[in-house]
Amino acid sequence: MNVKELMNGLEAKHPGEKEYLQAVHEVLESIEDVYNENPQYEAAKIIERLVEPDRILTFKISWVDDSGKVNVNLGHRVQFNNAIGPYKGGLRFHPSVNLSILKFLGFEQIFKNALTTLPMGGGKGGSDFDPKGKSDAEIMRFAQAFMLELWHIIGPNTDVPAGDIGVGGREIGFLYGMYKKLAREHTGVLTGKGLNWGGSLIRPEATGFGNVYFAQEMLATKGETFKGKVVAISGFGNVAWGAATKVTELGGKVVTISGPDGYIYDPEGMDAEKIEYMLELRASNNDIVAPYAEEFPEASFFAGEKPWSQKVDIALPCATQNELNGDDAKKLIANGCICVGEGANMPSTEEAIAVFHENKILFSPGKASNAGGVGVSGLEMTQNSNKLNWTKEEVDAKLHQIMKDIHAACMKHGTLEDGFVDYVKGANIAGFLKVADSMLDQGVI
Ligand code: NDP
Ligand code: 2IT
Repeated sequence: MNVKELMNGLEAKHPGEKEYLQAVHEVLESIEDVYNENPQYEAAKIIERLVEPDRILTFKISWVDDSGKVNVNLGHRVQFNNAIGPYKGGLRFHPSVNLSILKFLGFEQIFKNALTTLPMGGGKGGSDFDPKGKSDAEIMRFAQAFMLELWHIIGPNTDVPAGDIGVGGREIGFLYGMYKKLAREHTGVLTGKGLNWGGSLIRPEATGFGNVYFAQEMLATKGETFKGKVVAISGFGNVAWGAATKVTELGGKVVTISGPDGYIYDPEGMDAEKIEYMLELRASNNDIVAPYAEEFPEASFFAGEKPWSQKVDIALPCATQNELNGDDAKKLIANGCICVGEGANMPSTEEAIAVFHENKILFSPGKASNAGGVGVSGLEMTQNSNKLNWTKEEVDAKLHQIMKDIHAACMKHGTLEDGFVDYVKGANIAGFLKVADSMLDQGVI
């Protein structure tokens, strides 16, 4: 494989899809050597087949808001690769959603799901619908209209969607209700379901908890722990909440959270009351973090800024893609940061990752360290198939083991000659080998 040639071809075919091209480029760079050492991959054109989704469904969603006005949005489902299991991945409702973003997320999901050790392929979907300021009734009507199109192509053994930005427990409930009505069956077709109707304990916490478990493993390689560490978190959604909860429980001090309006710096750190308030802020549907500084006067609000200029030991970006650039990375390093664990998908730009690697700090890519979310989704599917529910302790122990296994896989494939662990390389190679070998076994299809 020639990375440059492949990228030129993809750029010509998919002009302007910058997030998708960025995600593919990162993987190709990591796997180039392994690929070229194994001519069977080239003979079967594995990479050309892997970088294009199996199929994409794009559809129109018409719905009526509370004032009686008719609205039209666009929806998509990208079914990327099902070599190792049914397509699996979240749905994102956010005005920024476009095909480039969903293709990047679906592509990442293939490798992430392979790393979880569970049988799940990769997919992603969503809509440019903006949940901000919408009533529950509007969210319900939109979700129902979305499912009216989506239900044709999903199923518990075909494609199993879940949540992502803008899609949490409430949205999964409305989507599931409509699916159940149309399909006339009650199956594990979505994950992140309510606990009374097939959901798994620990699923809401899983991504954030898993991210912290993964960072614990990285820190342990240096004889370090979270105890007494100062931690910057970005975002204030589902992933940020889970991460803040676990860091605090382990004796770390979370000093920042962020939203689209700016970030909060709280020198005293978060406790259970503040984390609960963060949930209230999120549930308000206003998408602002500024009120935190009014509620807790020891905290300050920095309008329009990101939290990466604060002096911290550990940074956990948990908001969205490309929210931490090369300059931010340099600031973190200058302030003595020793570990960056991605909770979001692709929050660090390629320049930022290069800065972390040059400075040889611990850095984990989202496809490894945020895999706990989809990992517990996989455990939810297992519980649904077996028609039983595991306890919180059982699910948490399995999640913890999954994160340890992913860490070990990254070490196996990413440890360089000088002992430094390139977790990006490790995660990409480990995920790729499992999917590529499965594709070889299954022939040219
Ligand atoms: P939430 O909707 O709960 O929170 C997302 C946060 O990011 C919000 O503060 C949101 O504010 C902000 N945000 C979203 N898009 C943008 C944007 N384009 N620019 C600036 N800020 C933005 O989502 P989650 O916590 O579920 O997801 C956070 C990240 O974690 C995402 O990258 C997601 O893909 C990833 N992830 C989620 C998993 C899950 O199980 N939920 C699993 C693995 C990864 P606003 O909407 O106002 O912009
Ligand atoms: O990015 C992700 O891994 C998710 N949003 C979770 C996907 C899932 O199927 O649980």
